[in-house]
Amino acid sequence: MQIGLVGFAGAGRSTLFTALSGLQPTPPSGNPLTHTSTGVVKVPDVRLEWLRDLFQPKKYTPATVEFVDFAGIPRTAEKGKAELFAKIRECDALIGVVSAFDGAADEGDVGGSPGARLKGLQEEFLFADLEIVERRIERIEENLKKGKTKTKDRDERELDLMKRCRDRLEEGATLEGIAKSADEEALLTSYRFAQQKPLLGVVNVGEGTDLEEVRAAAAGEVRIPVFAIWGQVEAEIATMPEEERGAFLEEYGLTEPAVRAVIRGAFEATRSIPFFTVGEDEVRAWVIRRGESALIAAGKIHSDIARGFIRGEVTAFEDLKAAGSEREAKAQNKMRLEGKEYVVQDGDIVHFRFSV
Ligand SMILES: Nc1nc2c(ncn2[C@@H]2O[C@H](COP(=O)(O)OP(=O)(O)O)[C@@H](O)[C@H]2O)c(=O)[nH]1
Ligand SMILES: [Mg+2]
Repeated sequence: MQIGLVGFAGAGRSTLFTALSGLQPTPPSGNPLTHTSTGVVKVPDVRLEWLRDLFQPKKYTPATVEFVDFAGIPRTAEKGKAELFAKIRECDALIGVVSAFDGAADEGDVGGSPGARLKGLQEEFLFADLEIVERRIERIEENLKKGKTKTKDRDERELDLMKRCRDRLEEGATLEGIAKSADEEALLTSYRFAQQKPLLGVVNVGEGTDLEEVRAAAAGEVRIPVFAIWGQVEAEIATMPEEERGAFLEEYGLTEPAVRAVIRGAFEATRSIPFFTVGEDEVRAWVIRRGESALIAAGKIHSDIARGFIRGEVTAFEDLKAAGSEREAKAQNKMRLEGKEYVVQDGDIVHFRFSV
């Protein structure tokens, strides 16, 4: 799962990257516009922490997401901008970062309130997608003119869809609901348009300023989930030794690093859910998409488990927690036997039975 940090220069993307990952972005080599830094981050989950405390396993493995720190999006047409967006389009979800601290460059360069700049980002996505659409239309029209008969039907259908997309984007509207069939939906998905990706907003607030006030103001201007954090403070927390964090958080009146909510939000935005496997050897979170079956879940662990699938023994986390132990949960009939088609739920604890 890749989550891209995008924004105008100086918004605080790199600061947020450090706050999320505890890592420093790597310095650019080559074209700075297409340079990226990546960091793998554990997804905090109090349920998994509870399971760790119960089982005291030798190994503890939370789910992870990968954050990608991108270069600032230039406001004007610039060499490399299309390549920057090509990389952004590879992400599963995006976090738009804007500043709310004094002297921030994105405020100076782009202007407007943090909420207005989040909208400005969405406009940039739209322009970049429009460019793709226009280029595609040109290509298909060329093909048709050349009389390439083999692909004629498909080309004509795609051209029709692309022209409708162009009309929408030129009006500044989103592509929501534009696909009229499963075919068109699949085609649209294959373009991985930036503006169709799940998007969260993060406002990087100057230390000491009320977070909720800033968050609510920005959230009122856009139709995406918005988080507010003290970026610099959070980056400091993330890079200090674990044992010093508690006292530091307390000093700032924080119960936990605010980036934890951002990580969870990004994870959820990709429609990812965890299910858990437990035991003395390992307590582990595995990641599937909402709606996926027990068979798919089994395959995440090992293809043999999917191939030889017999059944899943499933306990909902809340049931296990209420019972206090797996033995007690079983005695209360909270452990269910489920087949291949069972839709795995967020927080299910699963033992797979299989034979190969
Ligand atoms: N005062 C203040 N400065 C910040 C904060 N976050 C970032 N900065 C500074 O703003 C500048 C741009 O931040 P950076 O994270 O590099 O932005 P990027 O261009 O979006 O990656 C840097 O000089 C940071 O030190 C903040 O919360 N408060
Ligand atoms: Mg940066």
